[in-house]
Amino acid sequence: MNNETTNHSARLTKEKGSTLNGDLQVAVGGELHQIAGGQHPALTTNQGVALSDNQNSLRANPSGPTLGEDFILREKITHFDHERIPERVVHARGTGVHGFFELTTSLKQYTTAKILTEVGEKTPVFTRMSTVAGGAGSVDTPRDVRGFAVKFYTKEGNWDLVSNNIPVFFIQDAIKFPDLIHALKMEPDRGFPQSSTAHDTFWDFISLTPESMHMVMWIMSDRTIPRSLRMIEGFGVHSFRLINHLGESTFVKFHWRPKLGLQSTIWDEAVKISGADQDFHRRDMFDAITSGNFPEWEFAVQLFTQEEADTFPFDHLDPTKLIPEELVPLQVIGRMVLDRWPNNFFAETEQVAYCPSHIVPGIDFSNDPLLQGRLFSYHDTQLSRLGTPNFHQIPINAPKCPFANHQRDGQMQMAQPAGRVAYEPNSLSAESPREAPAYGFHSAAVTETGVKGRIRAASFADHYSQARMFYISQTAYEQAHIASALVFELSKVEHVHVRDAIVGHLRHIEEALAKRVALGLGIDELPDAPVAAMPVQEMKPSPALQIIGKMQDTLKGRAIGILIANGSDGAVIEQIRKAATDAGAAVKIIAPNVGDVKLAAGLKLNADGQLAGSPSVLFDAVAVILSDEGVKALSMESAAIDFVRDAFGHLKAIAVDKGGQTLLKIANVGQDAGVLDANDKEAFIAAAKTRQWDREKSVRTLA
Ligand code: HDD
Repeated sequence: MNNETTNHSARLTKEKGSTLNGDLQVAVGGELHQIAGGQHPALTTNQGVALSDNQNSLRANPSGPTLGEDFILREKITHFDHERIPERVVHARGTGVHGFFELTTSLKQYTTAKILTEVGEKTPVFTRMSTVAGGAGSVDTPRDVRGFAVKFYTKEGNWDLVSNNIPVFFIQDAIKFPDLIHALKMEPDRGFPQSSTAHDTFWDFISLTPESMHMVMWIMSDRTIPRSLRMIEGFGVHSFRLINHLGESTFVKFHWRPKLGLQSTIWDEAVKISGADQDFHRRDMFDAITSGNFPEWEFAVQLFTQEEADTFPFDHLDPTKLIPEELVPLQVIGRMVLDRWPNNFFAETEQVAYCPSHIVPGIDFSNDPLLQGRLFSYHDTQLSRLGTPNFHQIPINAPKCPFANHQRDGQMQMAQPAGRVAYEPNSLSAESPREAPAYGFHSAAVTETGVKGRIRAASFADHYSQARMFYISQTAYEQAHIASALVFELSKVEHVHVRDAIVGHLRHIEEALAKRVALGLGIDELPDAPVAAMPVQEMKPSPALQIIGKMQDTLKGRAIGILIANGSDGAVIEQIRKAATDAGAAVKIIAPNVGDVKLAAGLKLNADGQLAGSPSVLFDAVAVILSDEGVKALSMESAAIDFVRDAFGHLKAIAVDKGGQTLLKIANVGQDAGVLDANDKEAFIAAAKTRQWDREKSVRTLA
């Protein structure tokens, strides 16, 4: 035993006031290491006491116990032990970004809210997009609804529009929410599945809740496996009210529409992305923001009066119903640009607290019973998550306009209101805050009559008409994906009676769909359809509900991967790279190893990604440029074979030179209009902007 005291402590060579200037020498394993110099603030305790040594705790002697006296060790470890707060009970996994909202058309006729009347005004926003079911550390790409919550820091207070990427919801009344979420999340006895609805309890609940069938159609569509958070729509779901200067109110539904258009992945692709990059969506957003490719959404409204609502063939207060664009057109009134990544994930993205009850004068709630329950739930959950009614003082939650009232004290109170008056009315203070009847918040003047009770309105009884409308509005490819998703999900359900019950519901939506799903599940005889509370109404298809129809013919926001190896032709690579970059795509060079690849003619090219870590699922289209030597090397690499097989299977355009073509043959990949000569760059770029939908029937059996 060496009882000598060895100097393991950090030593600072120069000191200038409280800022330390110079090289830091750190002892690791007895050796001194130099760490680059610079202007460093002194490392201190939370009380501001500078530390002389952050590497070693205070010990009685070199082989003795650690001393309880070590307040530095205790403070550091204690703080660390308390770093976590409860994750959100739903929407735990999310990505937040700062940006701004700009109004382009005034709604002055309908509302007094400045955010909706001051054209050209840029209002700061913080937007968080999320999955619903998984925990905070779950993957980004399960089949799941995406949350789309926007906090507008308006001049008149914070307005939170807490939306999803689906315009309807599973249930009609908030009292069902805990049941829905308990059924949807991991099963309580076994603790799985994480972030997936493909299990018994979810489908059991759904089978007994026919009002959810419309939303089920949406979640079984590719909307729930988006390509990017930059390519999803957002919907406020509920009807809200706008109130004008005369006190008149108009109903409104809010919509976000991505400038990049809609794009989804294919199920097999989403599954593989989950393995290749758990943070696929967060990284995609980070890369876009930090490279200056700021995503943008149009903000649109549907406006309608009570008289118009009375003519709709559904109740707009029922959150399982949407208002077809063909019935009430969307008016684009503004835009949102996300342009700044948060400084700190926890401080901002984790601590941001959205509440649908955060609303500003000129906007009001409707009587949608789901919305009414949400008005209570969010504030309540923030108390448990953030631990104090003062969560509005956390910088990400604080209004950017002045705010003052007589609420006082509480845990983590940061404000220091001066004076002896903390009540209203008072005659003692000339400065204390008072009511502002002229411009303060007024609720819509609505007359309510009737008999109190636990009631579901008769106008909420139509559970299948819009589910059918959604299904018949889809292209044949999208319908096939819905059928396949239902087969996949229900194949994971062990209880046969639950599968049968769902197929029974599908019969109300579309008999052919029920038959496809039954066939996929090996159900020989179609189960009876349950008795519907109301006959299904035939509604006109609404093409606006498709994804394919809203996909944009562009490479902007998309990514191209070029697979190369030693001996590849640099001129062909450059040609494809330039054409793709000019078209707006991000291009990555993939090779068996990162670092320099030795191209033909003595050229060298630095690879961005290593083949095994950069599968084709991470790209929207690929090129394979290989010499004979390269093909030989890659023909034995399963990652290379998977690269081209998956690109083909996921309906992507593939550009190949002679060597690339040989790799396709070795991988047993077929030929079609989406497999193109790498020298025909125009054709490749055109094909890369879309998916090769016609190929699908040759690569997979769809239900
Ligand atoms: Fe909710 C979070 C969206 C119904 C209760 N919800 C949450 C988030 C979004 C939505 C986007 C994440 C916010 C964030 O990023 O922090 N929720 C919706 C939509 C709904 C909906 C669009 C239906 C139209 N939610 C809903 C109901 C209830 C809740 C009916 C309860 C009665 N939701 C919550 C919550 C959460 C939440 C438990 C969890 C974390 C949080 O609020 O801040 O209160």
